[in-house]
Amino acid sequence: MHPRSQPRSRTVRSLWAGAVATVGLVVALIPGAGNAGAADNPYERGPAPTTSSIEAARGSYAVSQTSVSSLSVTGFGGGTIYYPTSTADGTFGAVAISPGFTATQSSIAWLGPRLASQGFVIFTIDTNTTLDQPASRGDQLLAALDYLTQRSSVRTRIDASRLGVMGHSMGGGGTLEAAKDRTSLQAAIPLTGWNTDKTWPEVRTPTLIVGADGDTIAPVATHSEPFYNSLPASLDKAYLELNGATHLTPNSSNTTIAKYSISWLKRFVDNDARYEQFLCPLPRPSLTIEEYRGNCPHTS
Ligand code: 9J3
Ligand code: ZN
Ligand code: ZN
Repeated sequence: MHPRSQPRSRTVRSLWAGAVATVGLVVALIPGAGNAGAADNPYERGPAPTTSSIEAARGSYAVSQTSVSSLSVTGFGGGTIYYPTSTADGTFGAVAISPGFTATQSSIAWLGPRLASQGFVIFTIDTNTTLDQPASRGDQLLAALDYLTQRSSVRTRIDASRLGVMGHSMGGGGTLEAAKDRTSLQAAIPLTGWNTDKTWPEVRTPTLIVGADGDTIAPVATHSEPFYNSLPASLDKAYLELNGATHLTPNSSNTTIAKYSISWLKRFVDNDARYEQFLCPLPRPSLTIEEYRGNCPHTS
């Protein structure tokens, strides 16, 4: 169930309708009050999206970056923080991203500026060792978020109540582990995720599972598909299977991964209903989409 979609009593509903009409009239009389609907959603950032804006190599925000040494942190291996340069739009949601087995942050670096330029603080991390397993990667993603919101040089730019996790392969397996461990997370996106645990009924975080049709390292039949199927039916969840793709597709710039990751993060980290149009109705199979499953409609 979606708690915010519960029906109200007739009396409350008509009172509410009157209040909405009054507010609507007042808003119509205030110049600029209707701009971007920010009055309705304080977390909305950036202009109204279009298919081109979510497919673009960069969003509307100029991005700065700062390196975090492994020597200055505990619980993970350091990384790079990508963030909107301007502070004029207030705070942003934040997302930590883990690489996969034997890999470093360079393998997921393209996601840093790509996602940050849409209005997020993005932390691509290194793990303590490149051989760390998914459960450890999950704990490291959470340690990275704690560092980011509590101690990092950009902590004042972040809304600590709006956080997400992503990761590639064992980092994707770690993404599910992090969501299971911390149900307050607002969004999770495993990219060709790998984990020996195939069942995730404990997850309460809206989750977009991304698999690749040609993945022979984390085949969708034994990883992404059971992950998706085992998430609660009541959860906002989706399964995107990339067409003509492999286990390593998430390691370089990919417009399909970007556009649905941006839409998922905007919709669930920012509560931004303007991105609903890219998620529901469900995207159809195409040259880049082998299959897409989900439980639309979401409610705002
Ligand atoms: O992070 C990954 O690429 C996981 C796939 C893998 O290499 O598993 C072998 C143990
Ligand atoms: Zn399980
Ligand atoms: Zn399939």
